[in-house]
Amino acid sequence: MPEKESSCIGLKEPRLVARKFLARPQPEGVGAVVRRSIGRFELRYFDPFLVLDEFSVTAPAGFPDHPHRGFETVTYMLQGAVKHEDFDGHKGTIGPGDLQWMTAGRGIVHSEMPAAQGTQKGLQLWINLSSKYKMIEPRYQEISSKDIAEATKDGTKVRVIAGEALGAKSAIYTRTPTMYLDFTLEPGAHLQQPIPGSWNAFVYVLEGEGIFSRSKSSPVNAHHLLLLGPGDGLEAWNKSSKLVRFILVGGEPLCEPLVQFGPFVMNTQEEIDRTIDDFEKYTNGFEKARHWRSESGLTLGF
Ligand code: FJE
Ligand code: FE
Repeated sequence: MPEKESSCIGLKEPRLVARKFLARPQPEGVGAVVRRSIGRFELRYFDPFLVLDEFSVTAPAGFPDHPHRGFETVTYMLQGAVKHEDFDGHKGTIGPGDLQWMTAGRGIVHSEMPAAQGTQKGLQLWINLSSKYKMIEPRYQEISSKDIAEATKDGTKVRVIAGEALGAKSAIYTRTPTMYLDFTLEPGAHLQQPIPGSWNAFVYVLEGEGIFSRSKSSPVNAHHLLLLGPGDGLEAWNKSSKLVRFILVGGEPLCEPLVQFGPFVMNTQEEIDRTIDDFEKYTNGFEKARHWRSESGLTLGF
């Protein structure tokens, strides 16, 4: 049968699942728990992604005063709220469905603590910055839940954190070209989402059971990370009787040398040594850390 012209949205080469990881809970911060998928020992780096944590914090636990340099942190709340404050006086609360896209650049010192009763849950993704942007001025992009672009089509709902999907587009500017999509598929839904061919991409399942890449593959459930192989997009199905929710994240690899020391991510050991020096001496972007303490008054060792 001849193929229809209108099949232009179909994928020619759906990406296959190259590796699969289950993210188990581990202690992090002060009394907090994270399910770390990217950034753990077996998966140190998935260029340009440094860390993916599904975090869970209940007061008095949290992530008190700590620095960052050389990358971005993207915090997307799933439940509850986190209050943040930094050494420059920038503060606020990230509530359910809200997004904070923080470009640490040359340096941020801040705290991230629970802002509500019960357990706060969310995702924090660390995206590396290219050598030419590692020392830029810090910048925040914050979008509240109601302003996150959404689209629904054929049983698939998407919330567009970065990039575009199903005709909806995010206002977030990505220094490192990145797509970040939060999909919910109803029972019976089938999704085909294009991804730029040269990008690294992964799926992280939040709830329910999804089928990815091949319609006959076995279902994947919550807390699993799937690294996708080469191809032009993701194909996914919901063959269960409940909703399946997952994020699809892709980014252009930087292909640069990487030296990481905790929350400092640079290209060479010399730059890391200089960063530790800057942090200890309150120079080159860390000036305001000298007299600043958050409300918590605590410090997170690293
Ligand atoms: C950090 C240890 C940490 N994952 N998810 C060392 F825990 C952290 C850190 C976080 C973090 C914060 C939130 Cl709100 C969510 C997270 C790690 O703050 F930055 C270092 N250096
Ligand atoms: Fe932080």
